[in-house]
Amino acid sequence: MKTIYSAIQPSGVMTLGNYIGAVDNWHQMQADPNNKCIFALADLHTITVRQDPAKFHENAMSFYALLLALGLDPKKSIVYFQSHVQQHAYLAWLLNCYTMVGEMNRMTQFKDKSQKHSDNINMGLMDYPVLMAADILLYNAHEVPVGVDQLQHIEIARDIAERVNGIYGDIFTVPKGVLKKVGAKIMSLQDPLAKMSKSDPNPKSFISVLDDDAVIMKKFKSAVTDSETEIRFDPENKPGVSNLLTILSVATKKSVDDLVKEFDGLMYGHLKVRTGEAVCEMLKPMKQEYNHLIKDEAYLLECARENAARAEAIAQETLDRFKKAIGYVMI
Ligand code: AQP
Repeated sequence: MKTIYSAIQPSGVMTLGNYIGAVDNWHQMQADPNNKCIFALADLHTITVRQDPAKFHENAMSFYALLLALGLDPKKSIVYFQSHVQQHAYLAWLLNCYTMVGEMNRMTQFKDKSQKHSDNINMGLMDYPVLMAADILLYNAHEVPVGVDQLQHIEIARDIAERVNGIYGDIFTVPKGVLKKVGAKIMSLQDPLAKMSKSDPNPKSFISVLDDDAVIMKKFKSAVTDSETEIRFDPENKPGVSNLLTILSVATKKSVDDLVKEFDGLMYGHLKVRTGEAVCEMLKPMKQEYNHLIKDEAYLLECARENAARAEAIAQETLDRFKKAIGYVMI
């Protein structure tokens, strides 16, 4: 059995980038009977950026319902809130003592977010990768499916695990980051050189998986492309067009090569409309399921409770193993 672990922050809305780059991959991995899958809502990570309490609460419930609506099965996998399993924060503290300040200073996301939130460069923002290492290492994960932007954090989790193992022996499983073949980095619709991001202040730059069809179509129609007319896959010179082809490929399950042939002689406008329609179609069943689930708070909370208990049992075992190795008095 292989253990698969990943998480998503319930900050803002879930974007098409989050879905294509991460959650869709989780769903596929869950289908493999050889995988034991554990997925978290990284709600401790979310407060590294200041959140409005009411909105944060609403987003967290909404993301949990979305994960279930997108096909994550709380009976087959473990789907839980990070904040319900105390061992995450505990292990993060221990791991802090095995992580160098210089390593954290070099993290690209820390540098980017420090610039974006220059009025709130808190310790949590800097410590984000250590908490993420704790998330992954608690569950002895072999593989961590993420988008390209998170690979650096997986590398540091590996470094920390290897450092601890080097001192105390075989404590942690050293995890491996895995990327989707197509869609590991979905770009902004307004700036195709930047990642599609849920915290982008321009809502036209991202698709929320809960946007209604008219909004999705409008956003795709206004997607930035380039001044040429040829539809070909060339991320370096034609990032906007290539991004649309990538999204369309995932939404239709056709290869990019086949799509390029299909669009031979057609205009960018056709590609934008087809991509919008395909995305609306892809998201339709999930939206129906979401609308049903979000009204059933009792069910969602029951799932969250039951899944947190299953997660906690695994997490406590790992934490105890590490504490014993450090030399703590165990009672
Ligand atoms: N544009 C993207 N393309 C592919 N994968 C993506 N991911 C995020 N954006 C893209 C992947 O989604 C997972 C969950 O991400 P997260 O919520 O933990 O945080 P993030 O990477 O910081 O996502 P955002 O949307 O960019 O949020 P903000 O704006 O708050 O920083 C991860 O596996 C991530 O790689």
